[in-house]
Amino acid sequence: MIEEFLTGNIRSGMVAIVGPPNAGKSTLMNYLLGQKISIVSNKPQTTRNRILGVVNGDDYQIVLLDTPGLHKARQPLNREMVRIAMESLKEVDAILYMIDVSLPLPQKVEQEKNTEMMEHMDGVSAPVILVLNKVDLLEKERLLPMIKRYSELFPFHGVMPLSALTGEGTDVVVKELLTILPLGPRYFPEDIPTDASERFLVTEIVREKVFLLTGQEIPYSSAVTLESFQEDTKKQMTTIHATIVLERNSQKGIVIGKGGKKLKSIGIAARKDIEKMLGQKVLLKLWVKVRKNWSRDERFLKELGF
Ligand SMILES: Nc1nc2c(ncn2[C@@H]2O[C@H](COP(=O)(O)OP(=O)(O)O)[C@@H](O)[C@H]2O)c(=O)[nH]1
Ligand SMILES: [Mg+2]
Repeated sequence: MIEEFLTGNIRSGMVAIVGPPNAGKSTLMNYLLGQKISIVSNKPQTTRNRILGVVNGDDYQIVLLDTPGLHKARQPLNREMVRIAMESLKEVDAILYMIDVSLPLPQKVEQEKNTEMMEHMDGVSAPVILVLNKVDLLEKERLLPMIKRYSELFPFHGVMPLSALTGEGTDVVVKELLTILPLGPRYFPEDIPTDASERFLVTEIVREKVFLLTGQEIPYSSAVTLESFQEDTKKQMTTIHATIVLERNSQKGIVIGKGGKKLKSIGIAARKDIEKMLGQKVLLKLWVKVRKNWSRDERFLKELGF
């Protein structure tokens, strides 16, 4: 590492992925990392914190910051999420501003208005690449006029189409980033993909399964806390107790389901992913608890790391 630094041929730096909810920011982060660090769902506001992921190449290291979606936020939790996303714009070397180009036009216009795309970018000094995501869902002939239209909206460093799902076009964006990033050291060891703790990632995995397996307001009313995390090195097994925290009593029954069925399927799906992450057997016990209006409770938000 020192040698590389002295020879000075490593490009390295921080790149923030920002944009409206559901654009595919976390999907791109995971694709570039080659593993799943950031949770993904088709519901907006899945990502609540800033998630850091380290992408290493022979002669580069890109430190990606996945962020919560930018949107008009009224509730304290949502305001915190937008603040986290905006904060991450300050100290980065480049910004990937991602939008979903597969949305039907009215929704797309609404989204641009809602997120005040250009306003967010005002006063940002790092180069901004506009990433047009989900091109796998788009007829190819619609792409060129779209690129032209967006290029006129803001002095973007570039406008680049890709699919975070299939990976198509991602190599072009990485190449472009490497022309922007300065020469420098690797900031993280090459075998460490994220600064997030295993404990945090465990709560995120459980939260993802709640997002994927429950409907209506439940995902937004859920937080996950860890009660215990014990590794038995002899048995190569980890025992984890986690709690799904809800806002209202009426939500408890929905998450637990008839005869505990829903909670069981959340637990099974989460356990599989946690086992993959930890590389060993996991015993996962889930509890459901109500903490009235937790998303407006400053103290609890602090406990969650906001
Ligand atoms: N078809 C398609 N779906 C995508 C693509 N990227 C993301 N998605 C889906 O869009 C939804 C939102 O993705 P996510 O990464 O959570 O978006 P985020 O809120 O911006 O982080 C998920 O259902 C993804 O599977 C893409 O390139 N093509
Ligand atoms: Mg996300």
